[in-house]
Amino acid sequence: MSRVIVKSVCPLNCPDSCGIVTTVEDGQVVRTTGDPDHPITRGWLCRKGVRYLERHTSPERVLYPLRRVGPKGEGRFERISWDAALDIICERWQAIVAEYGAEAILPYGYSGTMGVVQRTAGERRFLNRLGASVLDRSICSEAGHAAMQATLGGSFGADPEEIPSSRLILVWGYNPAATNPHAVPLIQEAKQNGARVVVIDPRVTETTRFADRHVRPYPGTDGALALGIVNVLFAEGLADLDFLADRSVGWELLRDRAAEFTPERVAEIARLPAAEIRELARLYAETRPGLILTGPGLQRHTNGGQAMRCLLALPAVTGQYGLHGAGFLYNNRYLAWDPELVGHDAELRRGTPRTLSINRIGEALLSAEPPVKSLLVVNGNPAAVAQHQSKVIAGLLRDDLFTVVHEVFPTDTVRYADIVLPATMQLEQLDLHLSYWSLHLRLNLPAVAPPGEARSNLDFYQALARRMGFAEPCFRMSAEEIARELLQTPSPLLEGITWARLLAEPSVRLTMPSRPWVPFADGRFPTPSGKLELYSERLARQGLDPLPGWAPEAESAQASPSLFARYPLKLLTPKEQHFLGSSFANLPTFRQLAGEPTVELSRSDAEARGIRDGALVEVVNDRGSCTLRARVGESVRPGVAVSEVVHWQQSSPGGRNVNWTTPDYLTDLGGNSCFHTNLVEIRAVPDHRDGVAAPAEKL
Ligand SMILES: Nc1nc2c(c(=O)[nH]1)N[C@H]1C(S)=C(S)[C@@H](COP(=O)(O)OP(=O)(O)OC[C@H]3O[C@@H](n4cnc5c(=O)[nH]c(N)nc54)[C@H](O)[C@@H]3O)O[C@H]1N2
Ligand SMILES: Nc1nc2c(c(=O)[nH]1)N[C@H]1C(S)=C(S)[C@@H](COP(=O)(O)OP(=O)(O)OC[C@H]3O[C@@H](n4cnc5c(=O)[nH]c(N)nc54)[C@H](O)[C@@H]3O)O[C@H]1N2
Ligand SMILES: [Mo]
Repeated sequence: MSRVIVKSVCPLNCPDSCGIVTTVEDGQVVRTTGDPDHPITRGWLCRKGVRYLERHTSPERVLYPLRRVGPKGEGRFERISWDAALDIICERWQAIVAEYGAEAILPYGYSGTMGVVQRTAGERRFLNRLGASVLDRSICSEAGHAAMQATLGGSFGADPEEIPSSRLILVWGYNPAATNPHAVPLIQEAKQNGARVVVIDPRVTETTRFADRHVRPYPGTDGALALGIVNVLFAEGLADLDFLADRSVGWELLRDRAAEFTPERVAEIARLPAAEIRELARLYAETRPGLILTGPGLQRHTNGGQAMRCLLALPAVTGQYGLHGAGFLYNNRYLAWDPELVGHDAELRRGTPRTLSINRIGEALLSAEPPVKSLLVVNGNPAAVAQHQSKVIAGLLRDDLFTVVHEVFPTDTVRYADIVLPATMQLEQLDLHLSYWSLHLRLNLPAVAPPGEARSNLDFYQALARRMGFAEPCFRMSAEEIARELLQTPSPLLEGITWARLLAEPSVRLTMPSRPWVPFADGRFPTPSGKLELYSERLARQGLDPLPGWAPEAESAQASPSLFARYPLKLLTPKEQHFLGSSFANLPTFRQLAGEPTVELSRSDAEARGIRDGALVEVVNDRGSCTLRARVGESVRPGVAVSEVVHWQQSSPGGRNVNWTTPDYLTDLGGNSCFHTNLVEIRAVPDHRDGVAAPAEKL
């Protein structure tokens, strides 16, 4: 028997970016375990990671190229060869380019795999050379990044490995126990060192279970809540005026703005007791060092960018930037790969094609001018994860749209494809992974050969490039050559980081100037003024509010009273811990662990609507509707409903998931998605699951 141990990285869109040790026996993967020597993974994997092999070896995998033989949406295909598939694609594209220009081809994708080679480099090079429309991929976290850029001058904050040094941790609109599991032991370590943990979330989560305190604001009001805290800090002499005077710009203006946000006014907006706001402000000022931990969930509201600006102001007002164990931690972008090395932009780019937002994919397919004639889906599942599904599905059903999908599984999107191509999975490809949270870099090496005729994203793009006659040498580079090329990115953070070290070490930490690494310890911020910009001239010039502020969400009692009268429940759709986006939601074990798609609502809201726990309900607004099973209890506050995501449409009742209701607004900063700005009504429907209405006693 031959036995090999291979270094792998979990490729999922998760901050942890875990080190995996893969055991291969006789050419088969027999085990994947957490790397004990990886400083974040520390030898254990999450509920998805421990069962990673079930995904890898699933009999549902797409193994051969397919051509559609039935109507779009039906999912009937016949097997064809790679050569035939590439011929069909290139013929269609050449005709489209001749008639409409290359901009008529639109890529779609986000986070199927997170390595820089397979996710980004191969793709960007090909799309540059093709001259396709550019996809603004701001579905996830860009409002927060824009807020950080404006305030701090860069999208980076505390080193997660320093969490244990905090004495107060505000976990704000973020659910790490489900979405960033390896943050939990670090938070627990802080607790053992005496830290208090406050979770600020409208609902009970896996994370609130180990919190010392749970503050439950009404969604979309966090900006007001943070300004209420700023109000108290100034009013009670708890603000660090020396820090503000030395290191920030615009603090007097912020103080004046916050004067409007008295605890009494914020209490009404956030539906919290005024006393709780005061207590929170005092606790935050007095329990130092205090760290704000937040995630992308919080900013998926139309006012999400400004909410993040308000949160970012709190460590400034209390003088807690540059302090070990304090500050702010969201997603970290310390190292940016050189765009020239990633996409060979200067060499390959043809003109300046238009940009279309990923958050308006339905709109793009239905009404972009000039029209989108072909959609190329790689690393994404728009027919499940995208907002405003009535538009997305109508777009995908267009007869004159030529849709190509490169996938691992027969997803909802695959059902609308003209051509389907089989993709490899992580254990079959080489890639380089930089965490977007910790400061670690790790190499993923192929452990086994691809099954069937699966090809990696890079191989797929290179095959397309050859067929399209693109002769540039970069289209012949191997994954390893590309990874080595990227390491040439000019950055002090990569100093001393070599291919040999990547091969030898379980993870390579970015070369930070010091350890412990405490950002902004020198008092300087990479903003235009060199100071922390509470007032941002750059935002002012763009016609945006230059100060952290709060305005009601686009869908709310204040901003849209007549809509609110018809749809009084705010629906949040946060992440299910056994899925990753829509990944895993087709696999039997994970579906069983997650359970069927549900909507949680409070007892009072349920009673007012005659809804019992366990009943099937219809969730509806003007965009669309879906059917979910009601869970009634106290896990959500009145006025709020919660449905965890992302279930596939094809396994949802009536073939529709919750994204039939979610909107395609863009955030105030960063052009981000706004999944949570979503007013709905919920109605009881008879349970016809087994052909008969469920008897009342059973519920
Ligand atoms: N209602 C609601 N919807 C949401 C969200 C929400 O909070 N609420 N969150 C949004 C957010 S934050 C995000 S990031 C998006 C996530 O959206 P996506 O990035 O689209 O995530 P996935 O659903 O995981 O889809 C990725 C697809 O890529 C495929 N894949 C995996 N590896 C590879 C590979 O190597 N090559 C190729 N070609 N394909 C591969 C997977 O099988 C999967 O179908 O969802 C968004 N949707
Ligand atoms: N298991 C699992 N892990 C994942 C993912 C997954 O799908 N499954 N997805 C990955 C991706 S793509 C992302 S972007 C991250 C997201 O990571 P998180 O940001 O942690 O995820 P969410 O569940 O979207 O949102 C976190 C919390 O924000 C709360 N929230 C929503 N609106 C508000 C509000 O207005 N105010 C406050 N205070 N709280 C609010 C929700 O109730 C939720 O509990 O997770 C990543 N990790
Ligand atoms: Mo995301």
